Amino acid sequence: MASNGDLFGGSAARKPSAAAPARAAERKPARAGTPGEADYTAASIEVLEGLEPVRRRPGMYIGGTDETALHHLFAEVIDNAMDEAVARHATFIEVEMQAGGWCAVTDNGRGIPVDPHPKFPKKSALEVIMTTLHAGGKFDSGAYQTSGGLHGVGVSVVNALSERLEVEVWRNRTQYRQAFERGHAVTKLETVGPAPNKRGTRVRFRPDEQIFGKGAALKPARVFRMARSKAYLFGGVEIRWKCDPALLEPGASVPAEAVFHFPGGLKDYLDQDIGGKELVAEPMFVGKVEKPGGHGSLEWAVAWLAEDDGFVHSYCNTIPTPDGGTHESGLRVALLRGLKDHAERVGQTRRAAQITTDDVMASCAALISVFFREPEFQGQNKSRLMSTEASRLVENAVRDSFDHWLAERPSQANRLLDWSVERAEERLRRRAEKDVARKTAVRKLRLPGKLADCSNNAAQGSELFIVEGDSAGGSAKQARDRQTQAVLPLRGKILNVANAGRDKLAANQTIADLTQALGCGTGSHYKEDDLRYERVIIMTDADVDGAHIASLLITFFWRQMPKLIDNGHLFLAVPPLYRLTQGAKSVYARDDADKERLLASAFSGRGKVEISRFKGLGEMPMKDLKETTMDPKRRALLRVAVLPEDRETTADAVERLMGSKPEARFQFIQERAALAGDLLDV
Ligand code: 28F
Repeated sequence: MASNGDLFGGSAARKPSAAAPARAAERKPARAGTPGEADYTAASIEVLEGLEPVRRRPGMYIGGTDETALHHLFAEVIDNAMDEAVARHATFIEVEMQAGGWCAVTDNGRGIPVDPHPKFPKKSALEVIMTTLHAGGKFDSGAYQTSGGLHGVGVSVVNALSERLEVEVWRNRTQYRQAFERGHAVTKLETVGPAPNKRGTRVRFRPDEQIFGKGAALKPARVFRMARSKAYLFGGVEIRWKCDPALLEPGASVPAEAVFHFPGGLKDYLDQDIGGKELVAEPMFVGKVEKPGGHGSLEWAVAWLAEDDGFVHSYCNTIPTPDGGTHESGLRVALLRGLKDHAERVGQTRRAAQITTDDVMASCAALISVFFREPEFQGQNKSRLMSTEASRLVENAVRDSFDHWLAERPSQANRLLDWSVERAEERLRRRAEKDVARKTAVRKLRLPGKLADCSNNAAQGSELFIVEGDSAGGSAKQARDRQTQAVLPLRGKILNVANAGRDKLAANQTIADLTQALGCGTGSHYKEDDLRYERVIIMTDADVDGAHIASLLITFFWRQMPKLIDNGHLFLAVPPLYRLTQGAKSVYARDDADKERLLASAFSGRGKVEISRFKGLGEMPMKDLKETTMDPKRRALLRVAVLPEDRETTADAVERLMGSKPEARFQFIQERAALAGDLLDV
């Protein structure tokens, strides 16, 4: 909630919570974090719009209507309660899972304001907060995307997506309450009675089955973990958990009652995550920096696991940032630089030179939690922190502390250094092995002369274009990126392996060239690790002959290297059919529909549009071929894939269409003759 003088500078700054405090309408806006507490009143809420849009497109506000989205309702409510705790106005939060799909969250903070809203004399601040979407003052700086995802869409979204929601407020020594259904008030704000010794807010809600589907219900175990993580992330709050035993599976790991209070903060959290595992260096590297006024506070806990892979879990204002971001990169840089500086101090500079952040982080279990007034989020559901100051702030704070941690325990520091050097050497060894494998493949394979190979030694990131005919082959060799793109021109139609005997197969030079270029062997000898390219791209002319050759090639892979298809390596290039030119402007159309669309949309009314049909790849200017069909940044590719459930029908179709029984093919064509007729009429 926005309030001033609180430790973290107005956690509402972290997100406009229940009611996004916009600029105070009447008074000079109280900047979050300035001393003295601005006691917001109703006037400080900027009203924007009703809640209909939320029910019409819930995905725009909570990222979907699946189970994860359902739990965002709980996250939003507890985040508002956490605002009060982080702002040091609340000391405990209760979370209750009740029968009938109800969830109740209570805090002992200041209580949502209930005074009447000057612009809506009949509505209280509480009702305005609960029933209107907000852009919120904190949103003005553009620090938040209101278009999707979470981070402060506000409790009004929870209200809109709840079949019923009941709020109780204890404030001004009085208890108030109001009920809502699907975002609409169904009672007036009622004064329940005197409450001389109680303060706070309680929100009890039941997610709407019309939105989340019949039987959709919050999962106690997931809510339990979310509630517990908040207590780890802010040691100054006690979180009390209560769950109706009827909601717990017998023997569930979730208790019916629990109290979370972790003054040890992230250290306790990490202990809980990795408890008992052997560490490379002792003790855990933990730290906390609380900035005056709270802006830019942070906490971290880091441990290098001897036997397990690591992880990094990061948070901003107690909100998880599963897609990482600037705080995580600051942590990684601080750890790498700190370790390298230590190496220098102990005369190990050369050994440490090869260490990268991947080596340092490979087995590092780390938690990082930052508090920011106006964080910027990004990512599909706004789950990556983008604030650039976060990386600088984290790097500086962690680095200082890490230098001390290393200097205070040289033997542990050296163990960590040795460990990281080993990781680096292992990584370099693996890469060298891979390159050797590829080089020997080249030597051993005596690659076909027709192959214009790429210089990239690793399969990863390399592509082989199988091109029909020498002229297209020539254009492709000019258009390609020599670093990563190889070209193998094929002469004319290749053998139809579906109806060729083994000896015919073995004698066919084109098949031999192709098999040699790929390096992975065929049939039962196929070895995925020996495949010399990450992507195998069939690039044939966009005409009947080209389609036939593509079919023959796909048949070859399907019969001789099915795993190459299953592992997602086989693609079809999508060359354009037309180039449309008006004056100096040219655009490419993939097919007739695309052509019509572009003719209607891509050109101004003036001047004739020249339409040229690309017959063959060989006649395409090299620049066009590169831009439209080969450049990974601009091209489209069709991946050849067979769903497991379609394997049967696919094998059957290949047999009928390409197999040795012409009558099956003939029948297939007869069954579809009418269709061909239609095509001819067009
Ligand atoms: C169970 C969930 O939502 N707790 C909340 C407050 C306290 C204030 C507040 C909330 C003021 C006008 C923005 C009170 N007094 N728990 C909660 N506790 N919202 S939500 O104010 C909303 C702001 O618009 C509060 C003084 N300042 C803030």
